[in-house]
Amino acid sequence: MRTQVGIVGAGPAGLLLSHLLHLEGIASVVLESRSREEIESTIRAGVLEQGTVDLLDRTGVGARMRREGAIHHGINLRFAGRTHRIDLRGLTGGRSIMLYAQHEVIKDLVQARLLAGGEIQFEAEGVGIEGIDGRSPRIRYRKDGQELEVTCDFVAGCDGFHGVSRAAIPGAARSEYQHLYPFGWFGILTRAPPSSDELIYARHERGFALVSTRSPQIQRLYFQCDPQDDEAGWSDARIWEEMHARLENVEGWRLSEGPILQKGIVALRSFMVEPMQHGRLFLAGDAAHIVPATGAKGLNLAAADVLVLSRALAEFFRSGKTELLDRYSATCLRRAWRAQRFSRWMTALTHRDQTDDAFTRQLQLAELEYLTSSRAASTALAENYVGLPIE
Ligand code: RFL
Ligand code: PHB
Repeated sequence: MRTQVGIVGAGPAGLLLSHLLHLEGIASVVLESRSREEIESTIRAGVLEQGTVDLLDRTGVGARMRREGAIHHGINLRFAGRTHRIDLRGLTGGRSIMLYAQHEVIKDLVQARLLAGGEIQFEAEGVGIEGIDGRSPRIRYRKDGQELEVTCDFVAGCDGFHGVSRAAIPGAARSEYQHLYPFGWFGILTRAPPSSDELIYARHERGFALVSTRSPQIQRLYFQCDPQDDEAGWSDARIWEEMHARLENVEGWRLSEGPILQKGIVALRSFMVEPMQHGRLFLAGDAAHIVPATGAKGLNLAAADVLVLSRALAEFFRSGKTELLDRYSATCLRRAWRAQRFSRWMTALTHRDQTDDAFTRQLQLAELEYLTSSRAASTALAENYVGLPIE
């Protein structure tokens, strides 16, 4: 099999890239190790930045998001027994965020690709990428027990943090930066009406908690936990008790409860690889960078990467020029490092680190007080949260 761009991974990065390339008249093949059902039901992100929303709209895959998603014009910070609203729209000249689940974005993109005759091979596991220093790199993959190969002009490594693409860049040619946090997030989906019109990021002595939403019937809730903790040790009653303790019944507010439909623990991590390109292999999304979920940036970074990549590939296939391709890594890294900074800061602002002394905890409160009382400080939060412009 031969194609122009071979894409490993059908997450938001791989699918959106394939869609954007199609709009530029460029052919691609997407290889995905999991089944369609699996990728369309895995619960992950929920917050889309204004720029991501605009991109989905502009490229014809935003209709269901517009119908079923919810635009939020603000977020809340809760600490010291009070709730403070950050007016995202007012502080950013009209920009907002959209609550729309990642797996719904995936469904919309899969459908758009298949309707346009695009090729997505499910249950096709990439096992190796070869020839990236030459003009015809190859992706070796396994499907139905057979070893197969796609030959292409370029390979896009969109296979997430645990994929195979990153390792195809020789060790001597890449630098990796990592920070592990001593906490994870316990996430649940519950069939209960939203407790709040807008997200609540809560800083509490017992640890961070987050109230988010998926639909008028479903809430998405998280609380900081030990990353090594075992879900099995958390009965529904214990989960609710912890959520209530951290959110408190501030100003008469109450967390609504319902049956817990899904639960799971994820570790928080910051990770970067530099550069994001080697020869004809380009990494995008979580394959290149991981941010702690507190800033809600991961999916949005993936979308920004593939927009930059699609433009660069379009220029190459149109004119043979490699200028934009050559700049791809530097352009994306600039944005990704800014998102790293913001995500780390949001995490430090709201989480309880057991190794922090009492002085550091008081500083955390002082920073939250400043943030919620200064327009300049609130604006810095708001402009990062809704997303910096894509270069
Ligand atoms: P993905 O989504 O991991 O997709 C990679 C795909 O590649 C496949 N794959 C392979 N396919 C073929 N061969 C191989 N060898 C393969 N190895 C892997 C995988 O099966 C998968 O389908 O990466 P991508 O596309 O870069 O997208 C990144 C986002 O998924 C991620 O950044 C976000 O989910 C992060 N994130 C959030 N991002 C936001 O922008 N806003 C949020 O509100 C937000 N909330 C979150 C999050 C992530 C979370 N978790 C679960 C870590 C909340 C949570 C709890
Ligand atoms: C989510 O709704 O899943 C969500 C919201 C905000 C975050 C992370 C995840 O910061």
